[in-house]
Amino acid sequence: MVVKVGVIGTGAMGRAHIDRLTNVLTGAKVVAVTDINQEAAEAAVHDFKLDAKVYPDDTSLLQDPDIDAVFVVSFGGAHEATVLKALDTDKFIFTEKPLATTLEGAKRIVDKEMTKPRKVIQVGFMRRYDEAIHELKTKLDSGIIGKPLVVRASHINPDVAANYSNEMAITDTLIHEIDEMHWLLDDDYASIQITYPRQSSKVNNEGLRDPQLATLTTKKGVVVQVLVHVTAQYGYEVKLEVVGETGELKLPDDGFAPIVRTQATQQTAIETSWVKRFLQAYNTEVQEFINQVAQNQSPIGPSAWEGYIAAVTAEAGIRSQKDQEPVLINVATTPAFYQKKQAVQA
Ligand code: NAD
Ligand code: NAI
Ligand code: ISE
Repeated sequence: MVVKVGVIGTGAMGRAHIDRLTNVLTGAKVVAVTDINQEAAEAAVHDFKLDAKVYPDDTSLLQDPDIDAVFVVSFGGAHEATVLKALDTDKFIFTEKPLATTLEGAKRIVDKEMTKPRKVIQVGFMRRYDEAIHELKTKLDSGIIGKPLVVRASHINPDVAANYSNEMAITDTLIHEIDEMHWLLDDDYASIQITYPRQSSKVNNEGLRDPQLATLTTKKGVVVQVLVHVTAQYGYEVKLEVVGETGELKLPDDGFAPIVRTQATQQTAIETSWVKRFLQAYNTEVQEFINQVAQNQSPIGPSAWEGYIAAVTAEAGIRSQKDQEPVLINVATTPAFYQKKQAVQA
């Protein structure tokens, strides 16, 4: 079965997903698109030579009975409304992160999904699919460095769009580490604290503090420190280092470019965008989602519940931004709906 996909939001990431669904992966066809900017939707159809309908909005796209799955790739603040509407249909839903930008919004989504016979949502937390990060977790789980004690990470963007707000440092950027570390350590968060180092003069967005340091403490006592630096100018990269009882695990440099030695210098190019850095991870997460839908099976990737846990943690992070004090985190026990193996058929 070829999975018929509708894409809601055809900006940078929507176009990247359309490209992979159309030209790289197997088993899917983009049959419909929409964007609040109609020209962006029409341009996607033209540029990727799609045989696809352009709908005026998400509501009309979601009414198309010929669509099996939707990709919600609009601005983060628009995800909740679209996902809630999509839950009224029988379509599978791949939503980019964040699941919702508020804790209440994420709760509304999990509450509604739980009224369905099975899980239908996957959240685009693609870090889990990155081969290098996955390998690091496999090593950690093998016990090779003993129990994890401290994690140090960095999330570097060269710059951000004009609409990027201070809260988005948490809901749009740190949200990746919030999900990643919870998964990596297989541990729950107990608290989060955001502190502001010296402000970079490279910040153009009003109200944005950059860089920011997030300190997450887990229930088992692991301290995770993440540097979020989104106006770093020099490139795009993520760094990760786990300190254990008997050793350390560290993500290698991205290794995309050759080392050039010339004129008494050694240079390596650094990526500038997530599109290339996480290309393999995006392809793997989306192919897995499509394969599940093709067999009419629930997604097995990051669930709406994991999107909810991230939203609870992000909300605590936003509260900490106000006075830079630690904020306690309490996530309810995982509901049975999100624990059980899902049935093959609806
Ligand atoms: P973008 O601004 O380039 O594109 C967003 C598009 O959505 C725009 O074309 C906009 O007109 C459209 N849009 C907004 N609200 C809409 C709505 N209600 N209905 C239909 N269209 C709507 O943004 P982007 O960089 O493509 O980001 C899109 C999503 O992808 C975000 O959720 C973002 O968090 C996510 N993203 C994820 C990663 C990742 O690494 N996983 C990287 C980049 C972006
Ligand atoms: P973008 O700004 O390039 O595109 C967003 C698009 O959504 C725009 O075209 C906009 O017109 C459209 N849009 C906004 N609200 C809409 C609505 N209500 N209905 C329909 N369309 C709407 O943003 P970008 O970078 O493509 O990000 C989109 C999403 O992808 C975000 O949620 C972002 O978090 C996520 N993302 C994820 C990444 C990842 O690594 N997983 C990387 C980049 C983005
Ligand atoms: C963007 O939306 C992403 O998801 C990228 O992976 C992240 O690095 C960036 O900070 C976000 O804005």
